[in-house]
Formats: sequence, C-alpha cells, structure tokens
Amino acid sequence: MTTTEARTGHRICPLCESTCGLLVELEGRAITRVAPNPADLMSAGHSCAKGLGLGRIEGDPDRIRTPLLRTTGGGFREATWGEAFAEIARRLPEFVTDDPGSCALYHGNPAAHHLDSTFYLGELIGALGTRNVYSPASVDTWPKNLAHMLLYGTGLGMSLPDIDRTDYLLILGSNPMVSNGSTVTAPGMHHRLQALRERGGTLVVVDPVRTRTAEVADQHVPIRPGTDALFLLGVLSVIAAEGLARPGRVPDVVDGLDEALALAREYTPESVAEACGVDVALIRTVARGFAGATAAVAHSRIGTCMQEFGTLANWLVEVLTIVTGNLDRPGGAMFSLPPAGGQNTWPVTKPPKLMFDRWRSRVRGLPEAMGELPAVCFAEEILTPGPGRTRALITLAGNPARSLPNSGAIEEALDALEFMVSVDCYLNETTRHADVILPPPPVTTRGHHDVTLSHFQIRNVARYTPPLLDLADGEMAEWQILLRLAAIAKGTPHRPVDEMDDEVAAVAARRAAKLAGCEPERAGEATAGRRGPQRLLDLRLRSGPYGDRFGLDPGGLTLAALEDNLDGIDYGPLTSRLPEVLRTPDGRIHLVPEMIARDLPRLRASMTRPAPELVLINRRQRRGMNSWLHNALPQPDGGQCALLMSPHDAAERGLVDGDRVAVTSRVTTVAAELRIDDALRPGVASMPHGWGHDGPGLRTPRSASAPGSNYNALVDDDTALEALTASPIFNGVPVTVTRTSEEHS
Ligand SMILES: Nc1nc2c(c(=O)[nH]1)N[C@H]1C(S)=C(S)[C@@H](COP(=O)(O)OP(=O)(O)OC[C@H]3O[C@@H](n4cnc5c(=O)[nH]c(N)nc54)[C@H](O)[C@@H]3O)O[C@H]1N2
Ligand SMILES: Nc1nc2c(c(=O)[nH]1)N[C@H]1C(S)=C(S)[C@@H](COP(=O)(O)OP(=O)(O)OC[C@H]3O[C@@H](n4cnc5c(=O)[nH]c(N)nc54)[C@H](O)[C@@H]3O)O[C@H]1N2
Ligand code: SF4
Ligand SMILES: [Mo]
Repeated sequence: MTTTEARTGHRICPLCESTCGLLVELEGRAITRVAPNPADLMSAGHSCAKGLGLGRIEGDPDRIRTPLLRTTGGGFREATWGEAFAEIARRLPEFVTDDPGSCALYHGNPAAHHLDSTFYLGELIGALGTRNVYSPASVDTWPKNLAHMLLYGTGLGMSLPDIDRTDYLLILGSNPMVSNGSTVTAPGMHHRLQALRERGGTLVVVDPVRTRTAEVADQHVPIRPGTDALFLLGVLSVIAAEGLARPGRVPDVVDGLDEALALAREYTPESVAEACGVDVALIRTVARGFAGATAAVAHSRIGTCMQEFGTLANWLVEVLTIVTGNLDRPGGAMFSLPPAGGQNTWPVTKPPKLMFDRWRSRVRGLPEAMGELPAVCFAEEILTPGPGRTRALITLAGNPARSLPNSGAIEEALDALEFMVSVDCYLNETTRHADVILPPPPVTTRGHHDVTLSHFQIRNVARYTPPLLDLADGEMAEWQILLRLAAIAKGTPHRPVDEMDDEVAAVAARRAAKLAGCEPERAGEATAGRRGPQRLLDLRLRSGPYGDRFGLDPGGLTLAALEDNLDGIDYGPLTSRLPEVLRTPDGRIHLVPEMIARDLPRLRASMTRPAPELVLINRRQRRGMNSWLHNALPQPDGGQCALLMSPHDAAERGLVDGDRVAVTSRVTTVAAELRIDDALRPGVASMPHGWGHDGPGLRTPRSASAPGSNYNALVDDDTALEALTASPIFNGVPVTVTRTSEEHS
C-alpha cells in the first residue's frame, strides 16, 4: 500500500460523533487535501473545519512520533519502542501485583472513536485487574446513561431523536450547530434542522444562551442553568392538567404512566417559572406544541448532564416522550440497530443487572457506572494515603489535566504518581507528568467503523473505511501497544502480540458463533484471513443484526462487503423495536424508577433556594475539540476564549467590553478577557473549556503562545456534584467577576 504517488481514499472522520465520510488525498504519507464525500450514505457531503483540517492535524510538526522517556533532569528524550517497553516492564508490574487498585487507567474521548481501543482496551484493563478506570463518560453522559439504563435496560442503547421525520424537536442543553451533536449521530445538523422547518415542523431550543442553534429555532427558551428538570415537570403538569397525554400510541410495555403524570401535576408552570427563569406562557406553549404535534421528540445533551439535576432532567425527557406517545415511532424517539451489535441487540442470557453502583470508590464511596468510577474521584484516589491508593496511571487519548474538574488537584495528583505511562500524540498538560509517552501512528494507518457511535445513528447505515497506509518503520498500532502493555501487566512482557491477538479472537469467535448460531470453528475459519481490530470487527458484523452468520445467510453483512461499498450500505430509517429492544429485568418500562423518585425531594427543595447571582457555563468552539486541536488548528481570533457576559450583568459590575477580569469560584481564581454579549441571559457567564495551555514542559508551542483561560481550574470536584451519578457540575458554577485592570480595548 505504501506509494509516493498522489491518491485519494475514503476515511470516516474520527473526530466527532457525526462520523462524516471524507475523501482524503495523500501524497506519499502526507494528507494533502480533504474533501467531504458527497456519496457517503450517512453524511451526504457534510463536513466541518476540523475534518477538513485532518491534514494539518496529522501533519502538525509538534506531534510526538517517537516514544519519549523521562530523563533524570525532568525533560524527555526520544527512545526506541524496545527501550520504552523495557522501562515499562521494569516499573509497571510492582503496581499490578501488590494491589489491584494501585494502577489506574484514564481513557479519553478519541479512544471512543477508535477501533483499537474499542476492542483491546478491555484486555489491558483485565490485565491490570484495576477497578480504577476513568473516562469522560462520567463527566459528560452518565446522567443520561443512567436514566436510559433505568428505563430501557442499557446505558448505551439510548432512544434517539428521529430528526428527519419529526414535526416537533425540543433540544435541551445541546448546540449541534457548533458541536455537530452528541448521543445522536446525524451529520449535517444544519440541513436537517432547516429541513424540519421547511416541512412545517417546529424547533424549540432550551438553553441559557441564544446559541447558533437557538438562532435557527422557532422558539428559544432561555432557561436558568440547572433547572431543566423543573421546566420539564412544568411542561408535564400542563399535559396532565389539560388531558394532553396520548400514551395509547406506545405499545403496552409501560408501567407507571398515571404515577408519572400525577407527580408532575403539582409542578404547575406558575410554580416553576421563577426558578427556571422562563415565562409561564412559554411553558404552556411548549407543552401544547409538543403534545399536539403529529410526531414530537425531545433531545437532551450535555447541558442537561453537567448539572445538578442531570439524571432527573434526562429521565423527564423520556417521560415526556412516552406520555405523549412518541416512543418507538417514526418522528419520535427510536432505537437504532447497530451493525456490529451491542447491548440492546444481544440476547439476555441471565437476569440483567443494572450496570450502576456495583462497587464504590475507596475514598468517598462514590458509585461505579458501566465499569468505571466517577472522574471526580481521580485526584483524591491518588492523593489520599492508605491501602488501595492509586500510585501508577496509564492514560490513553485523554487530557484529564484540562478536561476534569479542579485542574489544580488533578495536576497535583499526576505529580504525586510513582509511575505514569501515556499513549498520546502530544506532550500536553497531562502527558508532561508521564514517565513514558507512547505515540499513536497516523490516523491513515487505521481502519474505521464506529462500533459505539452506531448506537446513536439516526439511520441504520453500516460503513467501514480501511487503512490508507501500512505502518511505517517506527510506528506501532495502538492495538499492539495495548496488547504489549497488557502482556507486561500480566508478567509476560515478551509474549508475541500476534499470539495474544489470536487468543482474543478465539474468545470473540466463540461469542460471535453463539450469536450467529454456528460452530466456533466456522466463525474462526471465516475470519482467519484477518488480524487485529479488522478480524474482531468482521466477527461482530457477521454475527450482528445484518450479518451473514459466517455464510449461513449468504448476502448478509461482512467486513468484505463494506470494503466493496466504501460509501456504506443502507439499511433504511430506524424501525420500531419495542418490546424486543428492552433489557430491563422484566422486559417492561417502569416509568418512575425508585432511584429517581427518591431524588425528587431534592429538586423540590431547590425551588425555593435563592439562585446565585452569577453562574459560569460552558461553550464549544467550531474549530476546537475539547482540549486537543488548539495547536494544530489555532483559533482565528484569540478572543474566542473570552468570558462572555450579558450587558445587564456587565453594567451591574461596572465592566466594559475588553476588560481583563478575575473569575473566582469556590476553588480558585482565573484571569480572562471580558466580552459583552446579549446572547447570554442575565445571571450567566460563559467560557470555553480545554484551554489554559500553560506551565512548564509543554511541547505545543502554538497553543502555549495563546494559552487561554482554564475553565476547569474553577470547577468544584468536591461539594457540588450531581447527586445520583457524582457527575461534576461543569455548568452552573457560582462565580464572581471583578475587573483586574483599568485598561481595556
Ligand atoms: N466544535 C466542537 N465540537 C464538539 C466538541 C468540541 O469541543 N468542539 N466536543 C464534542 C464532545 S466530546 C461532545 S460530548 C459534544 C457535546 O455536544 P453538545 O451537547 O451539543 O454540547 P455543547 O455544544 O457544549 O452544548 C451544550 C449547551 O448547553 C447549554 N447549557 C449549559 N447549561 C445548561 C442548562 O443547565 N440547561 C440547558 N438546557 N442548557 C444548558 C450551553 O449553553 C450549550 O449551548 O460535542 C462534541 N463536538
Ligand atoms: N468545563 C468543561 N469540561 C469539560 C467539558 C465541558 O463541556 N466543560 N466537556 C467534557 C467532555 S464532553 C469530554 S468528552 C472531555 C474530553 O476529555 P479528554 O478526552 O480527556 O480530553 P481531550 O481534550 O479530548 O483529549 C484528547 C487527548 O487524546 C489525544 N489524542 C488524539 N488523537 C489520539 C489518538 O488517535 N490516539 C491517542 N492515543 N491519543 C490521541 C490528544 O492529544 C489529547 O491528549 O472533556 C470534558 N470536560
Ligand atoms: S462534523 Fe465531526 S465528523 Fe464531521 S468533519 Fe467535522 S469533526 Fe469530522
Ligand atoms: Mo464529550
């Protein structure tokens, strides 16, 4: 495959949940041009500045391309892979054998878009035997995962907004015009929202800020942060009082409908309006519009998760969908049928157990979810002495030093580790604390199918784009890195990776054969020509809902079929899946789970509480991806990182546009530049996250030259948490803002 001629290949963009199909032009090993693929069956020619910047992201001269080893002087030196693994083999085993919790693992956002980690991370976690596993899921999705888990039985098999067929879309706490959406894979959101309005549908956006998405909506509900649950109860109370419920449209699998409506009744619009900062009339309009639409759906995302009542808010979104009869029907909330299978396609073999609170963290006793601990435990598990303390860490594709709350404590903790390995392409705020850094190979050497995100696709399409290049000398695939680390953790550092891979594949083949209803040998032989993630993917696809069952269903889906159809294979719009999709213990939906009902008094008590004068919320930026694109794709305007505030709040504080200000929370003070913006509702200020590229030892000169302000230094990891999942409250941080200098531009 290695060639020096220019050529074009297909590549699914790995950067965000839209998973756009791209056409990548290569000259030698360099990406020279990226264009959207108009023929892609999912994205139909959509892309964005980040995907089109893939060449600059991959070609960034500041990327790490060789393993780095910490020197005694505190810097790093380049090393061979052999040296790097020898150092890991010398130091890591101590933390695996003496106490299973003493080596933690953090895997970040890009790992969720990566076949290698999808299939092999579990091997490393198993080998480490650790329960101290962390990821951004516990800061961005758990409240939604938990709500869906309680109602439908799995954390990943969520209900999705059928955007292309709905008549009424209520978006809460998401700005897909900038983020391109999350827990919904619907590339080209701009066109989809436009199409909704052109067919006479209604778009309502609930957000404290008049975002770009709110700007294209019919109605903007400028809510006070953290009050979505009250707002939704207000909407439901109108539906209850005015007899607008239509649960008869949902199959008879729901218990507790009357109970849900009864408990909403007391939250009249009049009683919640002040706390929400939303007009009574607007609450009624939304209730009547939603309930009266032929097909309506609500989509809630991180604005509703990173807040005090996240699980309640996300539960109420589903309640609203269900009582208005919009679950599992076109234009409502539907379930996808992911090509590689998943939690809600696999048969239930034993009584399903809730993947929540099966164990708790050592220091604060906070609950596990889906096999991981809340990330707010990360620093304290390292810094708090005692048996079981975390003393070593592996990070994979993550920057916890900028993405988790209380960055000061995180960096202190990273500093206190006895050993740290990072698999990452930058020497950044996190990896500067590592002892060994192992670089991933170029994205062009990876195949791509989004196993996880296809749970969120609003159309059943299967796609795969193969590697465009072989690994070059000095490059190692991430699945091989993960298996080498696992071998070291198991005390067999020299075990050949291919032998381990065969073992992983044999287990996967047995599982796939069971799903496909054939002998394991048949599955093994059918996929024997492949290795690594491709073999595991083939096993999953062929035993998945469209699979060829290893030849038993000729014409069914195989990896080879996708290789022959690089624009994808279309399986049509989402179809009804109730009741088969449910994985709850009795196969029914219990609309008022006990865990949720127990949290309602906390919400009720918040209604009479005085609101803080000013709270900080987060915004995303078009060219950013959390913390890690700032070096490769510098923002066109340094002011993008500014603290935004409404004219009213600025005037009250005697502040003017361009002022340098001090933003102070319970945790610390951060300096920022003020911009006045009437898109913000009074009482709310906004900053982007992922900035603060400062301190010693970074090898990201372009982002370090415009470091920006670190939002997460301000965020509390201790007293202010979402009560059920211990998610941090990124949105709604009480702050004070004062001028630090008289000069302003
Ligand atoms: N360009 C870009 N795209 C990205 C990313 C990026 O960093 N940059 N990150 C990716 C990732 S990892 C994710 S998870 C997704 C997230 O995608 P989205 O969920 O769309 O996230 P945001 O764009 O941050 O939108 C959240 C919105 O919630 C609002 N909000 C804040 N507090 C509240 C509240 O209490 N209630 C309500 N109703 N709204 C509130 C904010 O004002 C903001 O407009 O984006 C992904 N896409
Ligand atoms: N205040 C506040 N904080 C937030 C958020 C917010 O809205 N507000 N959003 C949260 C959300 S939604 C998320 S998902 C998290 C993100 O949290 P993280 O995932 O911890 O942070 P990222 O900035 O996405 O860091 C990605 C890392 O992966 C590396 N990387 C990129 N590509 C590869 C690859 O192919 N292989 C490997 N091995 N490494 C790679 C990058 O260099 C970078 O170090 O941040 C969260 N933090
Ligand atoms: S919208 Fe997301 S998937 Fe599409 S090109 Fe941009 S970053 Fe890539
Ligand atoms: Mo995220």
